Amino acid sequence: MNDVSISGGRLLKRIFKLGSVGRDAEGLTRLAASDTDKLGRDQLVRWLQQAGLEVAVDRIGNIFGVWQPAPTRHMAPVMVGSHIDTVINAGMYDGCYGVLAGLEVIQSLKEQDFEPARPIVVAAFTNEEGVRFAPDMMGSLVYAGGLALNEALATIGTDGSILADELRRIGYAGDKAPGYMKPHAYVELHIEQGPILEREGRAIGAVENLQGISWRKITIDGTANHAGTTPISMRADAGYGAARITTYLRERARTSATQTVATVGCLTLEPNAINVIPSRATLTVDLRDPFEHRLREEEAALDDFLKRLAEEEALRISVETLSRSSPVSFSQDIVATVEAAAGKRGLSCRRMTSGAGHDAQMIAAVAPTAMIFVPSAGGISHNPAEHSSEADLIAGARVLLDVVCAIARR
Ligand code: HGY
Ligand code: MN
Ligand code: MN
Repeated sequence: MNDVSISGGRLLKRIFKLGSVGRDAEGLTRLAASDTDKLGRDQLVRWLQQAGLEVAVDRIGNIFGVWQPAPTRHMAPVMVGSHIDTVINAGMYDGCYGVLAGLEVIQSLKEQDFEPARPIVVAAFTNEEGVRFAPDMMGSLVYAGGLALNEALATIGTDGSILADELRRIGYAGDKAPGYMKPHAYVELHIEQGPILEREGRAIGAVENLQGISWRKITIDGTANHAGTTPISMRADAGYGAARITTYLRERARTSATQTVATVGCLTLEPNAINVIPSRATLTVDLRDPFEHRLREEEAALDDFLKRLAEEEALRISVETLSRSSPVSFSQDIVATVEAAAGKRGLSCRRMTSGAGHDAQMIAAVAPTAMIFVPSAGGISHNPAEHSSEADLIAGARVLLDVVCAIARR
């Protein structure tokens, strides 16, 4: 452990404050590059400035708070952070916790005259959630060189907007080249968003790997017809096709002996009229598995199913890949540092896989990376009921402090 301590009160106050930014009667929503995302970004920048950090923004809108004491200027930084964009009607901890705890760690180190051997940087990556602009983890993917900047900037959102225009409009089309600062190491603190830590009564998760994610958009074209006069045998019902795909995915995942999970999160029917057989259905499929070969098997099995379904039901089915990331393993050295830090603080800890996608999976391509999880109440996330206890939030931030000190001292 070290003699620097964080201010748990300041961290919690900022989490709750940021959790109120972009909230209305429907709930908390700060979709990437939206007006509410701007409000969240502006609030974060104010806090970074108050902490005396240099604020930098790159061309994909990633925000960095940089602390680089003069003797460290030529060194690669230790980077912490996550994201502050949210899903629709979100919880207030997903992403924001990791950014604000990272800020708290740096601000406390700075205030208590810690002398790092390296700069320490907190990052808030653009568009981690991918709800408005696919793919998800976009800002960190561009930062790590996994997606060309211009291709990302040209992305068209679900509302028809163009990301480049939106970043300019909200004032976060920065001037730094993505990747301009190659981290010496990256550590991301995040809520688990799943049930494991709470179920096992553990305080800390030392995350050593993260599962692969396949996002696809499926368009099913049938034939609009009269709901009353058209015999079932003469229908090309796009809505029925969508239902068959949803139940196929669920049954296959439910009965398989693997860890595969499958979700149909978006579904629209056209013309969406009570007495018209749908001519078109558009749906999204989110497939995940910790093993690449399993994920590929699931993608291939779905393709075969779609072919059969199209023939059986006289439908035309097309598939568009929205995002695809392979499973990622993190730095065993940093994972061990997380475990040691938790142990020294008497916090029960276990190694685990992340079911959710995170910016860490992208930054792992360019720097030794690992994650720290704290328990999610009821395993709930991407839901306004998302909650982690104040004690767990502070404990996680203290472990982040210890891990950063251990790496920054080396
Ligand atoms: O989809 C995910 O796992 C992350 O929340 N973007
Ligand atoms: Mn997140
Ligand atoms: Mn999320």
